[in-house]
Parts: sequence; structure tokens; C-alpha cells
Amino acid sequence: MTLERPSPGTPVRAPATPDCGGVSIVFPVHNESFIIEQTLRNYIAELGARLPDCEFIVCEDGSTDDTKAVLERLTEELGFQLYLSNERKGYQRAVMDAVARASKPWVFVVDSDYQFAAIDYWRLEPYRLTHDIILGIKRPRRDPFYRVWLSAGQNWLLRRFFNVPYRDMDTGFRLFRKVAYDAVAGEIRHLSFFTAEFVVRAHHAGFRIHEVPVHHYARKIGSTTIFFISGLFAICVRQFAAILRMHAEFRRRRLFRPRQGRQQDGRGGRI
Ligand SMILES: Nc1nc2c(ncn2[C@@H]2O[C@H](COP(=O)(O)OP(=O)(O)OP(=O)(O)O)[C@@H](O)[C@H]2O)c(=O)[nH]1
Ligand SMILES: [Mg+2]
Repeated sequence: MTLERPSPGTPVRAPATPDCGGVSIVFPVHNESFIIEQTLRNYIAELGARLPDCEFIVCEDGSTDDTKAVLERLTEELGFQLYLSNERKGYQRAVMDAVARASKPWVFVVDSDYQFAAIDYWRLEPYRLTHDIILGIKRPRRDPFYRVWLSAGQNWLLRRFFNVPYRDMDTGFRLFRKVAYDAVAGEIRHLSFFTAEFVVRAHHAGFRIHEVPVHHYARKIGSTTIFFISGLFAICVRQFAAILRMHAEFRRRRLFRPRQGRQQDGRGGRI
């Protein structure tokens, strides 16, 4: 696996690679009324005109602030597809339902609270030529220290238990081939936040995965919709139990990819 450092200077726009196919840009949203307009305007301005054949899909559920009203006001002006639901789905189901709506061969799923800059998409784009899943890893991560430690712990456990090389398997900034998702999505059932289990399963199914450093920003407004301090202990216990269950399933079903022949940078898989 190769890791680049983000350039400290002005981000650079890589050329689009239209031959790789269109991209569905997907935003899961829950209670983001303060920031969602800024997020959507930024991403649509940055990518709408520069990425040939792209579509924007916004999937909101269960918001108790006026996120729904903001989205309904913007949908016609900005031209995104909007899916609303009154029932809170939880992050994992929300992302998976949203990806199921995507019609392009590539899907870019990004958190809606603008902790990732739209222009950093271009750091991922060139790897569409050589990889199936491209993860934007947060460098440096701008989160409270306990979140950084918990996430480091989870990534360490996943590397040990599943023999994968990746550093940030729960990033909120990822671009992947829909076929890679379709190949493993039906099996995702253990871990709570979608990306990590998707990455581990896709790795052992032979897909080519690459991590690219991107800038990460502290949440400017609103508050976490998932990691409340009062629930952290329960989340840790649940995640650890889930890793054990998933590991048992991998051993039982012999899902581990053989060591020999695997290249260090995650290349050399199928497709
Ligand atoms: N549709 C939908 N979106 C969700 C749900 N839960 C979280 N989200 C969205 O998923 C994204 C990630 O959630 P965050 O609360 O930002 O999680 P985080 O980035 O780990 O936590 P912070 O650092 O506090 O922002 C945000 O864009 C949320 O709006 C949900 O149940 N349904
Ligand atoms: Mg966030």
C-alpha cells in the first residue's frame, strides 16, 4: 500500500477520467439543517460541471430539525435527486439504501457535514484508472481525541483480525465501483458503520483498494448524529463483538484471501 502526504499548498484538480464511466454522488443526511445547503452548493459547483455524466443523490431520514424543508427548497434549483423518509434508518442502512439508488458505474459517498472539501475529490479521481475502491483518509484527523483513539483502535483490530493494510476504514469520503459494492453488499451484516465491513470484504474478494490522504475539517456547526459521548462505551463493546463474529464467519466460510500472490498495495485483484 502506498500512502501519499496531502500537499500543504493549494489543492490541484486532476483531469477527469470520463472513460471510467459516470459517477453517482451520494449524500446521507440526518439533522444537518445548518450546513447541508453549504455542502450541496460546494459539491455541486465543484463537480457538477467538471465530472461528465454525474448525478447527485441526497438521502435524508428521520431529521427533527428543518433539514427536510431546506432540501425541498434546494432540490429544483440545484438539480439533485431527493429521497426523504420520516423513519431514522441509522447510518449503515441509510448509506446502503442511498447507494441502491445510484445508477452510474461509480459511486462517491460523502458525509454531508462538510468535514471534507469538495475539491479533494480530485485526489481520488486518478485512481479510478487502476483501482476499484478509493478511500480518502483523514490527514490529519480533526476530531476530539477520544474519537481519534477509538477509530485508531478499531482500525488496528481490523488490521490484526483480517490481515488488511488500510489505515482509515471508516472514512466518510469514498469512491467505489458499483460492481464492487454489489459483489459484497449482501454480506454486510456485522459492523455498524458500513465502510469498514465493505472494505474488509471487498479486499478479501480481490478488489483493488487504495487510500489517498485528504484534508479533514472539524465539524463547523451542528453536532454528531452518531457518536454521542454517552453511547461511546456501548458502541465500542458492540463493535468489538461484531469484529469477533465477523472473524468467526470469515474462518468458517474460508473467506480469507490467500497470502501468497497478494501485492502490498492492494492492487492485483479482479477487474
Ligand atoms: N440518512 C441518514 N444520514 C445519517 C444518519 N446518521 C448519520 N447520518 C449522516 O451521516 C454523516 C456522518 O455522520 P456524523 O454525525 O457527521 O458522524 P461523524 O462525522 O463521525 O461525527 P462528527 O465528527 O461529530 O461529525 C452526516 O452527514 C450525517 O448527516 C442516518 O440515520 N440517516
Ligand atoms: Mg461528521
